[in-house]
Amino acid sequence: MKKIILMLVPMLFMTTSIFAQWDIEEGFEGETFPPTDWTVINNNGGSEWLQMTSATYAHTGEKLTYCMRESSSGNPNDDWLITPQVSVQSGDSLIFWARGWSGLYDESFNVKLSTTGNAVADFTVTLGTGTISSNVYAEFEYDLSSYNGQDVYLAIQYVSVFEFALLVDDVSVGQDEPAIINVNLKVFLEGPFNETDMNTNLNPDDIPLSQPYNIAPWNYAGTESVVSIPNANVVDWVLVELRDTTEAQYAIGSTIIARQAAFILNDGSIVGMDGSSILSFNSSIIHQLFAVIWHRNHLGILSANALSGLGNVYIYDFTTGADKAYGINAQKYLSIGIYGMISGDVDASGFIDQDDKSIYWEPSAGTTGYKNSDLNLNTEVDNIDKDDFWVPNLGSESHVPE
Ligand SMILES: [Ca+2]
Ligand SMILES: [Ca+2]
Ligand SMILES: [Ca+2]
Ligand SMILES: [Ca+2]
Repeated sequence: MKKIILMLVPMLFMTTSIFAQWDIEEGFEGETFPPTDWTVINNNGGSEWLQMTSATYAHTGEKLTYCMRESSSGNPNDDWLITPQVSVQSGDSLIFWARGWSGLYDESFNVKLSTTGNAVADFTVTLGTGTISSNVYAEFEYDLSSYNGQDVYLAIQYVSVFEFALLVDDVSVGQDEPAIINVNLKVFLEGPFNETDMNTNLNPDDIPLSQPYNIAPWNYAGTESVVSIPNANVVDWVLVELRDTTEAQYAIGSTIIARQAAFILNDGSIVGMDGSSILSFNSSIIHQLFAVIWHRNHLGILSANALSGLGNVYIYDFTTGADKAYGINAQKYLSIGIYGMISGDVDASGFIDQDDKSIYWEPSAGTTGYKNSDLNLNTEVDNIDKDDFWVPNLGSESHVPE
């Protein structure tokens, strides 16, 4: 069964990257104009969108498209440059570069969208209006996410009133393929820690085969699951969150770029569903990458520093100091030189308080299995969980910014 799981992982990535791409990338460098499947409509006679060959006036390459003003002062342009039909996917944008012929004129245009045909009357949506008073190219970008799943045409309508000319180059629709980020994380859980590594008493019979973070407070809907626990070193499930920001203190919830449920092994390494590979995410980083580790009955932690990146592999070891987790006393001393996540948050509230004992631990004391009140993850809910983990940690709280 292991082979099947290994094959499924790359297939998932392929499916994602089919959708995340540039559907249109048009630099107007072709022999013919308009380019294949593009449409030009000169709705008022006179001048119209044409191709120009000039490396000086092109944004890139040696060709561009442009539209001159109409020949008399009372006659505004009504000239349409229309893309091929394109299927909008989540995250897609329309991007193009435009400038005036010279900086002495104010060139005006509308950016229009049609969900039907590519005749002028079909463009009932105005995505934006633009004015350019410069002979330097500027980038214009329009978010298409309101049209996810729809087939649309996009148009640049030149509407200046006796100015001079509008130049356009490098029209693109779609999005960058997200980069793949590989993340190599190490963290210890206080509960199962045994002075050297972590016990695996839950393995295999008491560990669920599907990720358990699909409930509050995580509400993580991921479909991570296995047919059987992939190896004897698996301790439990964790939920890994990537946050993209400049410093840990700014890593609030809105900076989350990806989440993934994973297995934590007895040596602290966090791995994917095959039980051995480090985690891969389809994400792009703008600032720096921070990691949050959630566990169902230990206090969540955030990396105090950005993950170290080498190529597309990012590494962070939480275990070598309490201060590797953001916030004062966010981790606990476990053994000489080893620190770990704090056990005792039975209800995953972010606080270890009376509720964890009286509302959650007490009613389940004496039971066995995969229980959040089993604070040392040895399958039994008993006084050891309360006395050795809840009592000493009472009053501790998570320092993961919300
Ligand atoms: Ca070009
Ligand atoms: Ca015209
Ligand atoms: Ca709690
Ligand atoms: Ca226990």
